[in-house]
Amino acid sequence: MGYDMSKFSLEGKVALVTGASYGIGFAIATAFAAAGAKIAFNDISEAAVERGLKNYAEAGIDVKGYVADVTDEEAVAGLVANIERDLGTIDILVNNAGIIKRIPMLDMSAADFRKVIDVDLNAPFIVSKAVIPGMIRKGHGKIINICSMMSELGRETVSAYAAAKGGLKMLTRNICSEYGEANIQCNAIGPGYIATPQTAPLRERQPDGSRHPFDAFIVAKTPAARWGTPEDLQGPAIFLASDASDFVNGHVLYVDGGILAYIGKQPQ
Ligand code: NAP
Ligand code: GCO
Repeated sequence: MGYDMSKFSLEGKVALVTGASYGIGFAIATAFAAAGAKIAFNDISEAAVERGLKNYAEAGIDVKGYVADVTDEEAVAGLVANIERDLGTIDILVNNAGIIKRIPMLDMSAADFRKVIDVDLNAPFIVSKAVIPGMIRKGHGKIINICSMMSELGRETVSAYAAAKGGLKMLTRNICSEYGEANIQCNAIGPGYIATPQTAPLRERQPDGSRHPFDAFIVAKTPAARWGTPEDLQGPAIFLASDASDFVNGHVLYVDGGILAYIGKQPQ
């Protein structure tokens, strides 16, 4: 009866992680490499890709890096074609690239709102649409969308981001619905509050040297009583990218230290 642990292996698989020069995408890509996958990543600028290639080289990981803006359909078509030329058809896609603009809604321009929606929601549609035909030809595929606490919760100043990440949860379920029969599993990871450049403004020391109020707030809201690290997401990402999760589809796996289950610590 036992269990074939090789189902957790990504040996021989081709993985694209978008926006993975650093941060969460970089951590997921390095985990996939450790599990045996061939890694492709993109970023929006040559400088970011060069930075990423340096980071991977320092980690001893062989990757292919490409310049592509995930909101640009033509650039994404070229990205996928270049990966197929260099590594082969994509087996695993992680829609990781993302931005946030923390602006009170009444102060936010429609242009800023649209920009966040474009990167965080339209781009996962564009990249998935470019990758799914190859997965159908291969007879299998794994898509992992990077959702958020804001796929479930709102908070002041993140209206565009929450709308995008809520929509990304439903795009995840819809890709599952449309392509499950083609043996494509589309799931999401919903990270909690993770210490990356994206959240650095929420953790920085105050001018008087004191702790950022939001830092204390999040630690009080997290049963694990700490910020997450990109490494906390690596195991869950390998699981959702592997054969071990072939009957998991349309699911958002929250990796949040328990935030969504917890009312929060009583203020002292
Ligand atoms: P990050 O540090 O800001 O990194 C985002 C990456 O995406 C950067 O490499 C960025 O490149 C790239 N990117 C942005 N726009 C792009 C575009 N149009 N085309 C290609 N690449 C683009 O963010 P992170 O914290 O690692 O987050 C990664 C993902 O996890 C995002 O989707 C974020 O919403 C999500 N998330 C983060 C947290 C958290 O607490 N950190 C929690 C939940 C979900 P540049 O550096 O060149 O801009
Ligand atoms: C914020 C943070 C969050 C995190 C993450 C939480 O301003 O509230 O940036 O949105 O990035 O999405 O899961």
